[in-house]
Amino acid sequence: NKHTSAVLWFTGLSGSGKSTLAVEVERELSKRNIHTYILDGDNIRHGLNADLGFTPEDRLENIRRIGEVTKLFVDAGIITLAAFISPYQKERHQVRGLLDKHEFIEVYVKCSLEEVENRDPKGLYRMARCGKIKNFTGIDAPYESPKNPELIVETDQLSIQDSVKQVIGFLEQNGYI
Ligand code: GGZ
Repeated sequence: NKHTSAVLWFTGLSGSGKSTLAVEVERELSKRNIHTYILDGDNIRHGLNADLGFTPEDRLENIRRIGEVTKLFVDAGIITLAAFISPYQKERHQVRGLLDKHEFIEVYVKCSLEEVENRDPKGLYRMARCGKIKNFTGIDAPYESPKNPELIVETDQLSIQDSVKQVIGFLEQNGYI
């Protein structure tokens, strides 16, 4: 189907719902015969970036490489869904700079720390709180909220279905799909 390629760049805390939202948006786009690709920790941190951890330097390098991969996918005409914490303004700005103006759609997946700590599906926040994991985003590593994202999805206020509708609505209203 006809569409304009771009990346939906989902940024937010661990457990905020970035991957869930990416998967559900992908499902909705596929119903419309729009081909997408999801980049997330599962297919990037285990392979291409298996040499990187969670120090500030490693996170910057993680996102730098992902930015370059994203550019390739967008150049190939694919609507790309990238789901990474990407905690630094600077790195998100860098990725934006690799792409044309309309190709980078920053989606702030906003969820309070209180709520992600309550969810804590993998027990990571609990481990971070007792010092078993160091440099954990939101606990002892920073998360710099986007200043001017194209979209803010408040996953602690909305159902998943409504969050998906918000993203799809944005793509429709701005002529991507
Ligand atoms: C944050 C960590 C950490 C630390 C492991 N800090 O909820 P998850 O488990 O599945 O997603 C998190 C993922 C974050 O990787 P990203 O590539 O998105 O991070 S970044 O953009 O900052 O480079 C979490 C897990 O890895 N994880 N240790 N210390 N998240």
